[in-house]
Amino acid sequence: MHRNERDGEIFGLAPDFGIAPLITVDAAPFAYSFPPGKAALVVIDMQRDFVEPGGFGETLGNDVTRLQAIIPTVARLIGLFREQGWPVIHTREGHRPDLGDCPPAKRGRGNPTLRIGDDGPMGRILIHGEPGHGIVDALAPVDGEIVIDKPGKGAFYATSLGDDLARLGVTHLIVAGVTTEVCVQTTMREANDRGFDCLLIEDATESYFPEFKASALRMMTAQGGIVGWSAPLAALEAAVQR
Ligand code: C5J
Repeated sequence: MHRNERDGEIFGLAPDFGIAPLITVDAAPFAYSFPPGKAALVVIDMQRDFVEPGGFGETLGNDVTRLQAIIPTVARLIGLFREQGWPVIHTREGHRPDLGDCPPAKRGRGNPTLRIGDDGPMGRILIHGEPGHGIVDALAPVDGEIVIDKPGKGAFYATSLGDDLARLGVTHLIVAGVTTEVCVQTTMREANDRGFDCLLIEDATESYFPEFKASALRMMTAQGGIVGWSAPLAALEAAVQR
């Protein structure tokens, strides 16, 4: 970082955009700053299988309507990144049709009405290319956006995400999606261990269990942001507009 001699503002190095002023968001547990040329949005698993009736989430016994409620906020967040020309990355949890990348322990877990790979109302549950595996229409990726297919809960495990972020020169991740305490938290912990500073957008993430969302947010931001930061979308929008 460099201190601007003229007005004392802190500047971050952003190779793609020259030297850009840091953007500082009012966040928990304290202000989150990022160099705009080095931040990417990661939208976790906004797929029909988690968000719509008849998919993986519902077959596990969950009420999916809670997750549907965040779609407009996630759309606004994606819109903000697109307007700014900053990278948007989408993830999808799923498996190959032969289930070769699905550990038997994952398929056998619990007592769902349909297991991964079974035929459901939106095609085979959590299988690449099936209607249920797709991202909901309102949040569909556009040309040029990276889509990461992940077999696990974390977006770094067995994917190209780390290499993609290194190629883009990204150091800061803004995170959204579902579910807060499973794939979102796992991805943020993986990112944290890899040296990324992560900001979770509180109203652009959701859980089937409100108490788990609240706990996950507290866990991640406790101890001085042991995993990362959190803030509402309005705080990010205000910071970008300043
Ligand atoms: C789950 C996810 N809940 N995307 N996946 O199994 O959080």
